[in-house]
Amino acid sequence: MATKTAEVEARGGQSRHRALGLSDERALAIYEVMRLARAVDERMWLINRQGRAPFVISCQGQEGAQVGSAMALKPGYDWVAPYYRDAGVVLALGMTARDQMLSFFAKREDPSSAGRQMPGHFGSQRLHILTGGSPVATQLLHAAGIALASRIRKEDAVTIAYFGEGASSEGDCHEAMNFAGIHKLGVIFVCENNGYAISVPQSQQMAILNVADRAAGYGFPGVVVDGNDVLAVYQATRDAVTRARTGEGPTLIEAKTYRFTAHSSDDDDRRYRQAEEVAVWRQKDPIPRYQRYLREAGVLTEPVEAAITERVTAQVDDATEYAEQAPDPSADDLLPHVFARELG
Ligand SMILES: Cc1ncc(C[n+]2csc(CCOP(=O)(O)OP(=O)(O)O)c2C)c(N)n1
Ligand SMILES: [Mg+2]
Repeated sequence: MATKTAEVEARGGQSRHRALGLSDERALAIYEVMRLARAVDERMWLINRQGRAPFVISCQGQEGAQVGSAMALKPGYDWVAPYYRDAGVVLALGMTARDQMLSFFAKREDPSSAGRQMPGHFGSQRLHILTGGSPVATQLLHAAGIALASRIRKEDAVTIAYFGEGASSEGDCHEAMNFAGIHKLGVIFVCENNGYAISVPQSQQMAILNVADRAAGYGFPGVVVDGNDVLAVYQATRDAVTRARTGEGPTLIEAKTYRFTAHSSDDDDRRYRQAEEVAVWRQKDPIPRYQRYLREAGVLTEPVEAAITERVTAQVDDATEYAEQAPDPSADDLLPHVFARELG
């Protein structure tokens, strides 16, 4: 029998996921969503490079931060303000591969925007996922406002907002955190720090090493977590959710991670970062890392892995075929969702 490493054991020989209150099924569900997010993203790049769809913005490398945090929420109850890279977040909450592909191909049936927005602008009323705009960090203000609304309605729904470290330089970020701190709102700010804002490295973006250090200036905790360790992200978010739900106020979680692809399909990352650096981070890929953990913990057997791979591939194939053939928006689709309909 294989001996368990520190990676697998929490305390008293218990597996880390069980020590966090996660069943084996739940631990596997986390893995499956990470695999699905990666597989949908990889397929999108292939389709983009074949000239069949104009634009991809990628979650690859950040699935640990995204899925680990989203799995600590109550889907459809808590409020979520994602940013464009957060395919792993919205899939964990219940959006589907078809939803992602419908948006990617800008089809009428796209649930996020009926084909109006660029891919990555996720939205779902049913799942409490806020429609976002393209200017970075605006969603942080929306999140603070929603958390205030929950307070006024006497609801214990938590609001979570995601953003990159580059977005943390925007005034909106300061205003949202300051306001949330003053009113002790039930909001969680998750910074997915991937080291770059397009071509601008963190060192040219801020004079500190940790975005989380800024939380002290707003009067609430800031936590640094290894964003490529999905269980560590889950734990940090679960603790922040408890704080938010019980009226203790906001938390800033900084998940240190990396994006494996260029910023988007319109970017050439060879112009501002070394291939060696990307290779080093690929060694820390959150998916194989969690896969090793689950194998060592005895949860991910070969038949289970094969079944997951089959389901993921089937969903990506189905989503691609369905969305590519789905009808485009028509001229009649232009005005709904833009102007209010006249009643009566
Ligand atoms: C207010 C504003 N300024 C500039 C841009 C152009 N822009 C889009 S994404 C981006 C980089 C943001 O970097 P970061 O927040 O670190 O997120 P990442 O893409 O690295 O995940 C920039 C500058 C924008 N969308 N909005
Ligand atoms: Mg960044």
